[in-house]
Amino acid sequence: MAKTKGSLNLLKNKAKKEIDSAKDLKDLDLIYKTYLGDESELAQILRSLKDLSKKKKAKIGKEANELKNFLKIKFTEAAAALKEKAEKEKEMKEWFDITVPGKKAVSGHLHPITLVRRKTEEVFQSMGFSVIEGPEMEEEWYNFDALNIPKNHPARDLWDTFYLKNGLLLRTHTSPVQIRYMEKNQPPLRIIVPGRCFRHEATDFSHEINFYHVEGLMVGEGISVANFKAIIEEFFRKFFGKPMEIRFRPSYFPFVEPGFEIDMKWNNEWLEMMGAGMVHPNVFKNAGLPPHQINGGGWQGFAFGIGLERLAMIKYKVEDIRLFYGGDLKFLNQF
Ligand code: YSA
Repeated sequence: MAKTKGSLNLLKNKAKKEIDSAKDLKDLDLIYKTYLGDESELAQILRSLKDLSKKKKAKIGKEANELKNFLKIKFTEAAAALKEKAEKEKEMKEWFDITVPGKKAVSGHLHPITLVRRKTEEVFQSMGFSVIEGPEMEEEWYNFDALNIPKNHPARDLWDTFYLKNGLLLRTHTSPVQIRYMEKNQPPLRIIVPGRCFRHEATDFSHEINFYHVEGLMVGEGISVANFKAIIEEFFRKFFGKPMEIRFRPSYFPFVEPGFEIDMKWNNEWLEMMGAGMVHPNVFKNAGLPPHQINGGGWQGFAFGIGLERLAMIKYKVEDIRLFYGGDLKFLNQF
């Protein structure tokens, strides 16, 4: 298949045009196969040289090899240009503006009971109370006996208790920490004990089986109910940001004498907020402290246990305690 210089020129121009218009390396590879591949027109020309006369072979062979070399250089240059172009495009895609303000991460927020607990701690700390913790799994001695509630005493029925297989129980109130603290610390003392309590109770709008107490204990010389009234009124005033309507109602707890409960006006009804009273002499004795004597000496003080959820219900106008533990984000996101 002999070719004239004219037809090799045509091939050259066609190849040049296609190489220049290649969009990417893949495209260029296809063009390469068309013009320099084993089955290309040029390869066939070079293969057919052997059938030509010596003179033609020398002439066409020279021209065909010149074209082959030319095309090889052209392909190498085009490949380099296309590679550079692809890299630039990739860089452009990957480029980002470090001065653009970032997207703000959605942050969570504290649970309403945590908010109320923190506020309670803050107010009592401002009145000189320390914040103390105690175990949620408690010994029967601390939860009952040491608080003047011996075995088989009907007062144990006030607290429906979860007894554990390991001989302990889930504390029904934070009052056991009164004993634990007084065993190790001498009066005068002022503490609060926020913490989880557990009772095997039917739930309703104001009762959960798992809830929070804040125990309070103030012991010193001559501490009286008047001190308790002043402290608790001040607490409510600071906690709610205004004086609250409360009432003292006589009540019975074996670990106080006298004992009372404090209710708060809410939706035109009284809601029980806490139990309280003057620490019973037997409680002091069980903690290793001498109780107050009529003819002088010994300690006296008051103690109380507030329901944290009840505080939260009034503060945030929540009518059902169960909402706090329902895990409903529509409710929780309001705080
Ligand atoms: C009394 C005298 C003291 O010297 C010291 C503390 C106390 C309180 C006592 N330990 C006690 O547990 N009393 S209580 O059973 O009446 O509970 C105290 C408060 O916890 C209640 O007034 C109420 O606000 C809340 N409470 C009780 N049971 C609850 C509850 N809150 C939610 N769910 C429950 N099931």
